[in-house]
Amino acid sequence: MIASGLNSMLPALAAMTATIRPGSIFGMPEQASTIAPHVDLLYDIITWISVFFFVLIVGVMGYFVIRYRRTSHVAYTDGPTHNTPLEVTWTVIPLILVIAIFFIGLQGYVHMTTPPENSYEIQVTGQRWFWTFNYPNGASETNVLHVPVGRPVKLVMRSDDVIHSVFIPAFRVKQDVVPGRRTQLWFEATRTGDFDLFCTEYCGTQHSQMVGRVLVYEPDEFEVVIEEAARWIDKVLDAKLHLAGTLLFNQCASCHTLDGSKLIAPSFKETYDLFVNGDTRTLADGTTVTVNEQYIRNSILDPLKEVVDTYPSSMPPGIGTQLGDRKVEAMVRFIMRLDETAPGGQLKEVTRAELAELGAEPEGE
Ligand code: HEC
Ligand SMILES: [Cu+2]
Repeated sequence: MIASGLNSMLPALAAMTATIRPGSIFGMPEQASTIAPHVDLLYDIITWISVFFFVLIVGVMGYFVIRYRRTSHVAYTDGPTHNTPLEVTWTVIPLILVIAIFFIGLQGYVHMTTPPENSYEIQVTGQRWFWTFNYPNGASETNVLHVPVGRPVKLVMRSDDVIHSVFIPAFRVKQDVVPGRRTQLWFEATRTGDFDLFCTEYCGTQHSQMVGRVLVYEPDEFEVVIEEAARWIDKVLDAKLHLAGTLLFNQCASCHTLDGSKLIAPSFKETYDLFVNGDTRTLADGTTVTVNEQYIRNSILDPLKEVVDTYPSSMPPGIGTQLGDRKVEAMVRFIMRLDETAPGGQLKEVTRAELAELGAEPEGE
């Protein structure tokens, strides 16, 4: 097929243009996946064609403007009407160009939409306004996508609310995440590092906060990372569970703040103050409820049940299930001890390792 013929041609072409890439001049990000050079090649081809014709057409036009400018001794004649060879030329050459562009594009498209059989599969959920990545071993990470280098990775994606879209510029991949449908996307990272991931479909007020990172590791390091990601919360000592909340807060940060300022939900500062003073909340149905541990837990486990008055009931209903019991417990304690977990509205900095230190198995085991 034409596509397979192009297949053998493309790497050579890519190497050729690599040194004179308009992509790199016009600010394309670094290339970090196997498909990136293909995408950039097509981009470069189209850009160079545009540059060529721009210079040619504007050049000729400029020349004609000067050469045939109106002067007093020019006699008026009828303009030219028709030139068959010229018209055939300017029809056939662009036609060949766009057909070539179509086939290079088709080839890339087919490649990008067919994940290899042995791909490593990660489940992705987009919701307002964060990403959840679930791994085969049970690990669940928010806004951080861990992947191995040199191995095809397939993202199977769904949305819990509106349309979102995953975009990883350095990998040159982008795919909509649509409610009621599974979409997929695959890539193979070519080097280790830390890359941007954006939601690139406007999905509401905090859309611009719906950003993540892609961390690419060597394969053996990757295994360690996701193994750790699956088990870190179990290793946290009970006495430090409230601090584990500082590592989970990013799942709430698009709606809740820590310093009293309002996004679309009450600030945890406000919840904390009510809790400490034993005050009550007025709910949307007119009843009041005391802000105690039980209320905070219920608010996370069943957000639609006790909705705070004047706020929309837009907290994701499935968030408790997604977190799991221990992480919910961590968040409850995190809010109840906000003076320690976020003193002055600033999230206390802790690492998973620190939290596990005391909780680790007794020494000499
Ligand atoms: C998409 C936005 C959104 C996200 C994400 C979100 N919440 Fe909420 N949350 C709300 C809104 C809106 C309310 C107020 C209405 C209500 O009570 O449901 C609320 C209320 C609450 C309350 C009651 C607060 C009070 O002062 O009465 C708690 C507790 C809470 N959320 C915890 C969390 C935790 C913990 C997370 C993260 C794991 C989280 N929320 C993530 C939107 C969100
Ligand atoms: Cu989004």
